[in-house]
Amino acid sequence: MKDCHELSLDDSIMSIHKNINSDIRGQSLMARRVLKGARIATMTGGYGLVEAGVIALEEGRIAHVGTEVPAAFADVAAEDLQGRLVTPALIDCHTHLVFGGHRALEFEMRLNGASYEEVARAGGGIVSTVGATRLASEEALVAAALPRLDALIAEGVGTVEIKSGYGLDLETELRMLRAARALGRRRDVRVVTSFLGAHAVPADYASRADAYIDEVCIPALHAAHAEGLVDAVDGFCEGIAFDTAQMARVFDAARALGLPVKLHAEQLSNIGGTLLAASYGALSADHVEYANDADAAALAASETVAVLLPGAFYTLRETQAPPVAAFRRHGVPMALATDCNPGSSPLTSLLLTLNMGCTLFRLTPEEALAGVTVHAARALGLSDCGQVAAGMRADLAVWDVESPGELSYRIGFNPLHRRIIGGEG
Ligand code: DI6
Ligand code: FE
Repeated sequence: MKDCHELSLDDSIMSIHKNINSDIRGQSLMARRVLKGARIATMTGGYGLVEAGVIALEEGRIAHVGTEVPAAFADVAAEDLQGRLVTPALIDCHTHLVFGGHRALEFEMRLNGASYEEVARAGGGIVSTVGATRLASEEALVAAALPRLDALIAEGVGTVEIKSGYGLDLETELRMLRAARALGRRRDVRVVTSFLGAHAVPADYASRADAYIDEVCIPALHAAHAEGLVDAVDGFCEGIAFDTAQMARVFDAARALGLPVKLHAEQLSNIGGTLLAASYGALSADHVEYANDADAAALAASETVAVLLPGAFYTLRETQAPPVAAFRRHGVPMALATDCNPGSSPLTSLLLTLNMGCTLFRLTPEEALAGVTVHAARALGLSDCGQVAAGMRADLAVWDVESPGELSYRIGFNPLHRRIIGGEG
C-alpha cells in the first residue's frame, strides 16, 4: 500500500509525463491529412481497387477511404498523389532478422552438393549461427540487423516479425528478443516478436532434445515472457529439430501463458507439424512445402494462415512446392514472407519475395500482395493493419507504378515513392 504522500508524488509525475507526451506527440498525432489522386489497392477483397481515391488520416489512423473528401476534412489541403498506387504498408510476417555472423561458406558447401540437412548434421547450419550469436552483445546484434531492417523498410515494410532461436540458452534468447524490441525503437517500424527457443538442439544437449525443452527452452520462455519480450511462440518441427510431442510441450507452456503459437512445419518432410499447429489453433504454419490435402483441410478448419517462404525454397533448391491448389480449394489464407535468415534464406527483399511467390509457387500477383498485407497481418494476429480501410493504422506505401501487379512482376527494382507510417511520412 502506498501512503498518501507517495500517491500524490506518483500522480504528479504521471501528469508531467502525460503533458510532455501530448506536447511532443500531440501535434503529429492530431495531424489530419487528406491524400487524393490515389489508385488504392485497399486489399479488402482481392486488390479492392479504388480509382482516383481519397484517403483521410487522423490521429495515426485511417479515418476515411473513398472518392470524395469527407465534409469533416474539407478544411484540410489535400495532397495530390498524381495517380500513384497506394497499398497498405507491407508486412514481413516471418523473419530471423537478428543473428550474429553469416554463413557464406555453407552456401559454397551446398553449391558443392551438400544438402541443408547434411550441413546441419556436420555442425554447420543453425548451430554455427548460434556460436556467433552467443558472442554478440545486444548492441552488436542491433547493429548487424539494422541494415537488413533498413532494406525491408526501403521497400515499404511497416511491420516486421522477428524471431529468437539462435541463442538456445536463456541469456542469448532474451538478448535476441531485446535486440528485436530495440530495433522497433530505432526505426519507424512495428516489430512483433516470436520466441523460437525450439529452433534447434544445441551441441551441449545433443541427443537430449527432451532435456533441452525442459531445462532451457521452457524456462527461457517464462523469463522472456516475464520481461514482456514475447508476442508469440514458434518452433521448428522437423527430423533435424523437434518432433510433435516435444513441440506440444512447448505449445502447452505457451498456452498456459496465454501466448499464441505458430510453427515451422513440413519444410523438409511431413512429420505432422501442420496438424499439431492446427490442433492448437496456431496463428500460422510456415514453409509447409510437404503439407498435404488433409493438412490443408486442418488449417482451413482452425483458420490458421499458411506462410509460404519462397526464399528458403529457392536457396535450398527445393523441388516440392507447397500445395497451393489445396490451400485455395480449402480456403486457407496464404501469406508470403522473406524468412530472412543467414542459412536457408539470406533474403531482405519482400518485393523479390512477391516475384518468387508467383514464379516458384504460381501465386497470382493479387494473392502475392494479399500475402504481404492482409494475410500477413492475420498471421501475426494483428487486426489493425494490412488493409486500407477506416479504423486501420495509417500505415501506407505509395508506389510509382500504375498497377498493383507490377509489384510482383519486376525483379530487383524498387518503385517505392514513400512510406506513411502512423499517418506520417
Ligand atoms: N527453417 C528455416 O528455413 C530456418 N529456420 C528454420 O527452422 C533456417 C535457419 C538457419 O538455417 O539458420
Ligand atoms: Fe524461418
